[in-house]
Amino acid sequence: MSDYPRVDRFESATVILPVMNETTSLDETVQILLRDVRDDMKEILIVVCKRTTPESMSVIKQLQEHLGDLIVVHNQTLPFLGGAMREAFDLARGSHVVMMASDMETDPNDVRVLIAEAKKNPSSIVTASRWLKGGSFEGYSKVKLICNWIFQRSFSLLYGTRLTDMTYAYRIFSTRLVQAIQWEELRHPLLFETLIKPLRLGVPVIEIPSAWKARVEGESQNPFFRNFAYFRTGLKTRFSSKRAILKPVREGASKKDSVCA
Ligand SMILES: Nc1nc2c(ncn2[C@@H]2O[C@H](COP(=O)(O)OP(=O)(O)OP(=O)(O)O)[C@@H](O)[C@H]2O)c(=O)[nH]1
Ligand SMILES: [Mg+2]
Repeated sequence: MSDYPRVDRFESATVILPVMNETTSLDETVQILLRDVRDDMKEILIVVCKRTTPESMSVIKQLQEHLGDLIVVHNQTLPFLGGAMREAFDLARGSHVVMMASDMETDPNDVRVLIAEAKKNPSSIVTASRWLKGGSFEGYSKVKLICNWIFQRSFSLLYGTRLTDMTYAYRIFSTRLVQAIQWEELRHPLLFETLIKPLRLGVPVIEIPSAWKARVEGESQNPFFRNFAYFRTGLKTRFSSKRAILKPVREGASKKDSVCA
């Protein structure tokens, strides 16, 4: 039986934007969000770290000046991209969180589709797929593409799912769900962990097609060899107990408070 935190409805989204070296792509991302989903957003939660460039910081400052409380900036204390996301999950005030990037590799035009699906399926994860019909890769190296396909097929078999893209970190989930799970990864594998841990709990996952396009400014923080760490995360989670996936229930909180079966 599936045993995971559920919510009755979508109320508002916290859109998480981790930022390292983006300027124009960050600004473009925010403008598209304002155009498409302004009324559905509780906040845009920008996560920065010590290595975030001064140029990015100055774009963030301008966004704060123009948009006031809609922009929340958080200085991460945990390291790396996984650390940034984990802290953002805990700070989110919307009923749902949108996990995406600020480098335009997660096409912001699709956020409205993610939110529309989340309104229909508030307790499910809605995730973007580059492999689904209608999705695509542009500027992705051939070697990476082949490795990605093999990885997707192997892990969809291992997890017994028909999902086509488990590693694309572009998805929406309920805040309640992401705050209930015990996250472990600090680097990029956290992005994969955010799909497979909910899958193990029996959370339904819906895919929508999306087009991935290589960034045109700044560079990735994820060197190719680091992708091998995804295997460890995938195998470890597949064989861990469901109980270990959820945070321990706080003393004094009833089981129903933390998990509605
Ligand atoms: N705050 C913060 N943001 C980060 C960190 N690492 C990466 N980011 C941002 O997170 C987003 C995704 O990171 P990328 O390094 O582009 O990685 P990716 O596109 O998922 O990975 P590849 O496709 O393998 O290159 C980008 O907008 C980065 O600027 C970090 O340690 N802290
Ligand atoms: Mg990127």
